[in-house]
Amino acid sequence: MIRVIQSDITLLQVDAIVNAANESLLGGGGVDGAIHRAAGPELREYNIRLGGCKTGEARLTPGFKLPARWIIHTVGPVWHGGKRGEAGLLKSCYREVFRIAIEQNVKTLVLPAISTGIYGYPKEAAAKIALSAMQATEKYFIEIIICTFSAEDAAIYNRQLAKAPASDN
Ligand code: AR6
Repeated sequence: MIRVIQSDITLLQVDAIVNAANESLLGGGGVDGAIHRAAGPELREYNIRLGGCKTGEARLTPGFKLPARWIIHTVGPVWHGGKRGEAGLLKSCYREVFRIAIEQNVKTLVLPAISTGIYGYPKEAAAKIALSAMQATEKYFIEIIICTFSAEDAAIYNRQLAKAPASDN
């Protein structure tokens, strides 16, 4: 099942939450900053040893002080107008996040709208990519939750979900 909620992602008690990180994996603004603050300084210390993450890739860490057991960090593309492979890189983020989640036997997974804040990816186009990746892997999970900060972002996802209902497999 795929559903949309409006919440602070750091509050959710699930198997894994996804972080929209940067290539350093050492924290930043937006959802990344909130996750690092809530998880505590052990997250940054752990990530120093990971040595970063390229755009379009993902890395698994414990949730430390978060109610979530795991964090899957992924680095979305910065939007440069759409001609620098942004769509392919965003697809790759979702593919890698789901690959790690399935490998880790994650059953409840929460994702923010990767790249659509500070990185400037157009929200409708990003939601289409996110939903099609989710619908392709839905059967491996009990629940995939899209967590948005604003009501406007939740409405974008809800509209697209209503337009393209998931198949029943
Ligand atoms: N819970 C849920 N969603 C949130 C939260 C939260 N606590 N905080 C923000 N959002 P962004 P990006 C939403 O900017 O565009 C960081 O500095 C937000 O409203 O967090 O991938 C990193 O270190 C938006 O819809 O991520 C990178 O440098 C969505 O999360 C850069 O920002 C993503 O916005 C990554 O930029």
